[in-house]
Amino acid sequence: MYEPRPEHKFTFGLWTVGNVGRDPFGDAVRERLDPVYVVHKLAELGVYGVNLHDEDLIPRGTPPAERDRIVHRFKKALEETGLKVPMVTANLFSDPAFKDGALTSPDPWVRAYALRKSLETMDLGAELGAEIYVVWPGREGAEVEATGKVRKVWGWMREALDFMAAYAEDQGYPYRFALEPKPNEPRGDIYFATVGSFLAFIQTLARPERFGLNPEFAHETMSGLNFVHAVAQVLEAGKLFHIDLNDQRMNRFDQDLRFGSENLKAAFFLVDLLEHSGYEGPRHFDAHALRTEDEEGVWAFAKGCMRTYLILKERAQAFREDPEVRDLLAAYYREDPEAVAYLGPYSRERAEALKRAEFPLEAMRKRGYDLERLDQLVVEYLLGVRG
Ligand code: GCO
Ligand code: MN
Ligand code: MN
Repeated sequence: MYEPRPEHKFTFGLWTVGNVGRDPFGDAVRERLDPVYVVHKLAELGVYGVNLHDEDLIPRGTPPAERDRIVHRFKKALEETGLKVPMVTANLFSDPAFKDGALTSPDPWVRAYALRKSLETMDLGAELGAEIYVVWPGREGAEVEATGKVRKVWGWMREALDFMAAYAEDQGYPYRFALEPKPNEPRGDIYFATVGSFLAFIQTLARPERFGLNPEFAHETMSGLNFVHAVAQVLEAGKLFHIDLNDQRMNRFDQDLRFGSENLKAAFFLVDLLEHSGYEGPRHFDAHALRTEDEEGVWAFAKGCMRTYLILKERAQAFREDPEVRDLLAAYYREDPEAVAYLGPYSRERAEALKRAEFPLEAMRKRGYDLERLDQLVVEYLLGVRG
C-alpha cells in the first residue's frame, strides 16, 4: 500500500541522492555516484523520474565528443528502465564566475555566459525529453547594498527570462518555466525571496503563460512562512508547475531534510492539499541524506521520503472521510441563506440592503468554532490511533 510506483510521479534529482555530504565546514563523506547507476537504483525503488542540473550529468569543461557519449549512455539507461527526465535546470551557482550573480551579475560577460549556459541546458533537456525548466536564482542576491544593484536586477532578470522563453518558442521546445524562490543562502539575501515575489514578477514578463513556480518546503519555512498557504495560492493562480518537497526547521540554513521528518503536520496538510488539487506534475524530493549516512543510508532516505508521502496521503484521505470530521466541517461552513443573500457581486440594491441589514451580533460574538476538537482529530490521525 505504501509501495512507490511510477504513477505516483515521485522524482529525485541526481544532485539529491547523489549528494556527497559536503558542508561549509566539512569535506565530502560519500563518493560521487555514476548517473547511470543512480537511474537504475531509482527505477528499482519505483521512482517515476530523475531531474538534473547540466553539470550533474556533464561536468564543466567536458569536450563535445565526450558530452555526446555521456548523453548517449544516460539515454540508454533511461530507455532500459523507463525512467523519465521531467525537469532540467542550469547550475548557475557553482562556477566562481557567478560569485556576484549569474543572470543578474553586474558584469555583462557573466550575464551573457549564464544565459548561454541556460540555452545549452534547454538543448540538453530537450534531448532527454524534459518539459519543465527550473530557474533557481541562488546567486542572484547580495551582501552589500551600496551598489544600488537592487534597482537593476529586476530588469536584467526579466530580459533573461524573456530571452529564454523566446528561445524555447523558436526551437519548438515545450518548456514551462518554474521559478524557485529562496530567501537567502548562498547569498546573504536573494532578490526573489518568496513565492509571492515570483508570482508578481511573472505578470511583468512577455510570455507570462510560460512561467510558473517551483516552491520549496524548506525555502518558505526558512522565512518563517506557511508553505501550505503559499502552495495554495500558487495552485489558485494556476502556477504550480513543479514542487520541491523536503523538510526544514525554521530560521536555519537550508537543511533539505527527508520529507516529513520535521514538520509532520505541515507535511500532512501539504499532501492533503496536493492530492485534492488536481496537480498532476512530479512530486520532486529536493532533499538529501544526512551527512552521517553511507550509501545505504541514502537509499533509506529516498525510500523514507516516498513512504511518508504515501502514508500521509492515506492518513489525509481517512481523515477527510471520518464522519466526525465531516460533521464538524459541515457545522463550520454552515450557511444561513439570509446572510448569503447580502454577499456576492456588487449591485446598488445589494449595497443598500446591506446597509439596512440587522445583524445577529450577539450570536456572532458568542459563536464557538469547535476547532480544538477538529485539530485534536488531526493529531490522532497523525499518531495512528484513529482511522
Ligand atoms: C537549494 C535549491 C536547489 C535547487 C536546484 C534546482 O536551496 O539548494 O533548492 O536545490 O532546487 O538547484 O534548481
Ligand atoms: Mn533548497
Ligand atoms: Mn530546491
